[in-house]
Amino acid sequence: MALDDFSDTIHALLGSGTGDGDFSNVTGFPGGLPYTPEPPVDARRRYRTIWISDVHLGTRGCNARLLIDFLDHVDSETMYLVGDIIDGWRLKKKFYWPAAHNDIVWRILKRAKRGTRIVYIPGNHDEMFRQFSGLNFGGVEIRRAAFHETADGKRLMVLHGDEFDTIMLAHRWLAFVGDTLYHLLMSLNIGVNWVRQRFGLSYWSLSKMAKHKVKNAVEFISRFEELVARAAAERGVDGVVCGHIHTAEIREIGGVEYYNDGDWVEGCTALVEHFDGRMEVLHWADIMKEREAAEAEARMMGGRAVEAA
Ligand SMILES: [Mn+2]
Repeated sequence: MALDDFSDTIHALLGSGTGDGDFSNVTGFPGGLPYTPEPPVDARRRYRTIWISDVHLGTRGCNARLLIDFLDHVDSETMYLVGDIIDGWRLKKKFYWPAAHNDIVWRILKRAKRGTRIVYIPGNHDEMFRQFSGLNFGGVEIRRAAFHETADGKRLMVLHGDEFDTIMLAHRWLAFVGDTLYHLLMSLNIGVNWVRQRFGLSYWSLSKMAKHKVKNAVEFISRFEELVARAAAERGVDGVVCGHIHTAEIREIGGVEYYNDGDWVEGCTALVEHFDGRMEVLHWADIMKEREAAEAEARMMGGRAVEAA
């Protein structure tokens, strides 16, 4: 019965739009084969744990190309989806669900099938999934929050973080207005990067720039970080992992380790735990750029070897 509710929620979301989405992809959701085939699994970089959040599937802002590349090059024992994975707010307004977004859902479910423990903690944009907390769908555990113990014995609280967003709490309407403005900025970002890609330039984040320039945003971020860290300290944990503010970070605040895994709209970052418990933020645009440069060089060297022969 609960499974029916779950699929009803997905179909209500994916089928209720009036936009120009490609509905033929939805019928196969989440089965079938991905549009972009998955490369072999054995060559992936392995981590103990991976945290990603703020993917915003169902919006143009989602950097699906980079996220697919990320998912195809890394693997882990456990993966936490720390909220705002699917953007229900946007989908309800305008239906948008390209094949690449199905490919991401497909890859995540496939990981669960292969034995990765997947914990999904819905955020405010995918709050419609919070009603399923405590249930398991196709190997994906849905939780309101989770506790994670690192390889070196640190206890971390994992949550999305909108609970500590003072704007969200005090003025929900303002959050929605902000959401619309934010998506306007993101559309601009897509335009800029489309042009950059045409000219062979790498991915560049407009709002990352803007955000770091605006004093209010900086104040908002540091206040959010402090509130989250304080809540973690009150819980008696060693650290906290969250998302929500689209700003990746690792820092100590008042004796608590604060980790934010960032987002896949602008920053394209993930938080990972190495097998010795060491934590790191991966900036995937940079990693991808380095790898592609190395591959291009290898191809050139190969070409030269052929010439020399
Ligand atoms: Mn959020």
